[in-house]
Amino acid sequence: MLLRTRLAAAMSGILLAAVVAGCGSGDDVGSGSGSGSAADDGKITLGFSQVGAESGWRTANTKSIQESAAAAGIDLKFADAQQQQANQIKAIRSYIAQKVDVIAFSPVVETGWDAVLQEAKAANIPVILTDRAVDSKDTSLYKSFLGSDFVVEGQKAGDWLVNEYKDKPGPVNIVVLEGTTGSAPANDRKSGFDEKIKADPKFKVIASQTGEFTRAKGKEVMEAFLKANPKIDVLYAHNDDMGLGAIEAIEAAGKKPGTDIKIITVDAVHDGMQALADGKINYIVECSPLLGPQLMDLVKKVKAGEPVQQRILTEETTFTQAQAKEALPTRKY
Ligand code: GYE
Repeated sequence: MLLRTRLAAAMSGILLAAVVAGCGSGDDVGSGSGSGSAADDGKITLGFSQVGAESGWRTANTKSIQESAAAAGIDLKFADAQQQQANQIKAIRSYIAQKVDVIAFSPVVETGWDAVLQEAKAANIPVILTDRAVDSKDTSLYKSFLGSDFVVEGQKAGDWLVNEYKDKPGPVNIVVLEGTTGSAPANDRKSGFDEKIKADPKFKVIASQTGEFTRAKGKEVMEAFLKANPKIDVLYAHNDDMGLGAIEAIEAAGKKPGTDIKIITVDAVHDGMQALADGKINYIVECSPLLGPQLMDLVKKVKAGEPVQQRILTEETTFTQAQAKEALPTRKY
């Protein structure tokens, strides 16, 4: 019985790996060279494992990576993990088996990467982290980590709130829509925010739950928050999409988003910025998804054996309503 279960599990694992490694499906965008070895056409082959397609941020990030790879003449193999770590591990293993030149990925959660990263190292394939970090102690397992400082983003959200309520009496009841559980942005945006609001006991987080970074889940969880809590003053959503889903729930409950409930989000994708300009969101902390060009530079350097910085931070700002109105016409995502 046990053996059969194990065998079935192993078989499905093999099948899944075959799907990930598969040929030309929507989830595997190669440039057509097939084998993945750079030797075929002189091009660098990059295997990229993306988190998923959960948000506007992610869509913009994927586009940036695909367009920059094409512009840099890099052969990109791309797999969408649908927010599942197991899918990412399978994709990375398939890139190792295909002997790509460089592997890059945006780890869905922070823990549990050491084994597969050691396999890449043993195969002499350099790894670059983009967007999200791993919590591995062995920093020799990857060459560089390119992305935002999510703790700073959480701090910026907290600073705005503290300032907004500085002359107002408490309690200030806050609900939080967290990102994907265990992900770096969910962990860090929470800790940065908590650090700032704990300065004043009038700030009370009365409910905090994951909305998985999606609009649908953000709406669903906000509906539950609204039912359970008669007085909500502030919503802090770890991304725009969950905030946008929550706005639908708030309106359906007969309340005015941005007025009855103040809303702070992170990302600054187009739809979020529009809601900010319309007064439905009050403040957005920017997180840039346009990592493609910097990633391709890193890939070329790493392939050439040139030294690269272990940590590369992206530059970001924040937006009020007036700033959103000004920025919207020229916004790239
Ligand atoms: O904020 C969110 C996305 O990892 C920075 O993931 C990224 C986050 C982004 O789903 O919208």
